[in-house]
Amino acid sequence: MDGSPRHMTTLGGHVIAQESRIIPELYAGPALRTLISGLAGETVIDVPDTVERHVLNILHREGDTHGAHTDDYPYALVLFLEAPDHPAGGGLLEYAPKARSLKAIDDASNAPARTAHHRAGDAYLLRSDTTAHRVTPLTRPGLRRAVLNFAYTTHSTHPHTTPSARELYS
Ligand SMILES: O=C(O)CCC(=O)C(=O)O
Ligand SMILES: [Fe+2]
Repeated sequence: MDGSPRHMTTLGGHVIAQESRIIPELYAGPALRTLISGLAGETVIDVPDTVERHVLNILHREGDTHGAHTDDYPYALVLFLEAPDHPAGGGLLEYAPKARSLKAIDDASNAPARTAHHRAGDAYLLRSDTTAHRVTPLTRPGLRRAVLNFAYTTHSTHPHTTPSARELYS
């Protein structure tokens, strides 16, 4: 992903499946999938890959950041367990929809990239395979940002996984 930084602690879905009951149940149950299909306007299905289907990303040191990338699967539901209360703490989502490259986030001649601040308890749904996105660095020691990312695919999506996902989560 253009060498963008990954300064964070991660837990892959296969480990979460061993350690947690509630997270795999929430992912496998019909309620969330139905909700997301409604929001997406198309039927979403579980990701077969046990490593990538639900992951935990924890930014917990000053400067920790999840650099620019697109995801392997078309939809990501991101659930905030912890986040800086104030945007000045960093951990902001920056995103550029329908990006031809990751540079779209910084390309001022494009439609400008958008920024979003979230708090613990928030969630957002992202078209994550075609939207370039990143999380800005935490600005101070002591701040934390922890999210669960639930990935969903569709019947018409060709399955593919990138080496970077393996490097991050397994
Ligand atoms: O932490 C976020 O808001 C985004 C997470 C993300 O992009 C990912 O897990 O692929
Ligand atoms: Fe992502």
